[in-house]
Amino acid sequence: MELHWDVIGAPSSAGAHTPGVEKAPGALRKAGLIALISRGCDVDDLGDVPGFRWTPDPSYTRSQNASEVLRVATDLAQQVVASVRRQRIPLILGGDCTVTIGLVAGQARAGTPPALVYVDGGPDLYTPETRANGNLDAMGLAHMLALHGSVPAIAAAGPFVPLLTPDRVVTYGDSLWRDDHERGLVEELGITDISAEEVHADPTTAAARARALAEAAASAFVVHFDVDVLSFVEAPLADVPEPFGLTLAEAAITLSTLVSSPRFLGLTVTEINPDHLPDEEVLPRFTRMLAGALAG
Ligand SMILES: [Mn+2]
Repeated sequence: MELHWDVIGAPSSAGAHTPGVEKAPGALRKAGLIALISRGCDVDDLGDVPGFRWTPDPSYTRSQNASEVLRVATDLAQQVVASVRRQRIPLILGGDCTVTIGLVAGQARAGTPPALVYVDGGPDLYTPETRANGNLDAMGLAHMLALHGSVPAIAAAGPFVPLLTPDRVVTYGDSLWRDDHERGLVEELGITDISAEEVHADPTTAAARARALAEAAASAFVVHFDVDVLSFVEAPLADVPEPFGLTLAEAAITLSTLVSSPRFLGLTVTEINPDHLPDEEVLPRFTRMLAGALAG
């Protein structure tokens, strides 16, 4: 089955700690992403939704730039609905992790509330009550689940609240410590978790398990991919470095396994900070991996 991709850029760092990730859609295009995807699949580049460059938000220090986070997610959801009508698969280039709210909300608005495979160094389950920095990109999944303490307007970005239930979520690739706050929440909520350790042990089996779980959880699923799931030593792309993540080869197996499912309905790629790249090779190497994996 050939995938027909619609690339949608979301140059926003509204939910980040600092500026930087808003430059990622432009950097990925400059690294040749669209041409590389077109070798294996049909692809249209729809350009960017209006972006936002992070600035401190003194009026809401615990949920900074919440109105811009919501605006970007809402704009993306509209684009996703338009892509679904054209029978195309959205590939959203973030931007910070909150862009995934736009993908899930858009598919739900288009009539297919999806399951979600959350490939990320951490599951983004903080809320304004538990995250003193106030960066909403650490709280995206919490808002889709409408956890206590969420910003109500962001939790209501989709056609219903909560946008997701824990049985529709698979977290994947995290390397959280045993006493970590988010690890406790994953267990308490009953979210199925496939840790980085499990992926390292056997990436093919881990990816197949994530796919099977997502296929069983709903009639379709989408995938969130935060580059902080990658080991920063191997692939230094992320806004926030993570030491214990996946290799690029493990990420490639994961993504190609997920996107080749007949129930796959869209992907976000988030948290690339072009200002963190140590040399000219890192982003092209990642871009080749991504484009190769998108061919399924
Ligand atoms: Mn994240």
